[in-house]
Amino acid sequence: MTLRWRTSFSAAVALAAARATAATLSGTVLLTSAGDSGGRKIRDHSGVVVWLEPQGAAPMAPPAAPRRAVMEQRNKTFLPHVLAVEVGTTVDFPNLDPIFHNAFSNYDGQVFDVHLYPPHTTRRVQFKRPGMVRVFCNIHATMSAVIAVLPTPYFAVTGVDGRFEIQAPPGTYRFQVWHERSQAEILSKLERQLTVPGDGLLLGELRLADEGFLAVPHKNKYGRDYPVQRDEHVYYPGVRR
Ligand SMILES: [Cu+2]
Repeated sequence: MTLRWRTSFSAAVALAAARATAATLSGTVLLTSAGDSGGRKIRDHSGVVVWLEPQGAAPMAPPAAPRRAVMEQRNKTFLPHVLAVEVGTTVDFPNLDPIFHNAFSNYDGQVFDVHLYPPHTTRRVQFKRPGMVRVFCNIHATMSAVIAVLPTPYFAVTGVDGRFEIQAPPGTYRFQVWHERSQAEILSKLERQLTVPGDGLLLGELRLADEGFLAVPHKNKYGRDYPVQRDEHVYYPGVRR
């Protein structure tokens, strides 16, 4: 048996074992705001990223094949608004609108710029290091999204009801939480070490306040304010259809 064959055989066995023994960590994150610590006034609790980083001897899945994910641009909106991926994932940015878009990020995470591109075409970007990548469009100031690039394959994003489920092999992990409107000190209070047993773990309800959050207008990719919105169908200089 060659070393290479033996390595891939062991990886396949480990992957099969990990799949066979995957357990579920489930819970709910309720977003709260000032005067609503119970989280009952907010209807949409989606977009909270939760993930597990293996600790100590926790089983780690063997390297998976390169992963792919999609963030659409539709009706001048990035969909999904929050996308979680493992480091190394390539994200496609299909433009499904009848107008041009220009997805980019210039701070907080991996810098990228797919440049101006026409309707019904796509661009792709590989995310090579962990971080929270804030995504904007250089044409439309109202478009924003987040790509959470995580150093683990064990993650989830909450739904509208705040619920999440993470599949992971039984073991000990660092549980972490992130939301675009929450400050680091608040997020760190929800961080904890936990052990996922073979029959799974129910975390119950966590509350996450957006205390101190201020919505500030962001700049375009040149670091300037966005111009007053023009007719969407105008010709963008320097680009051939
Ligand atoms: Cu756009």
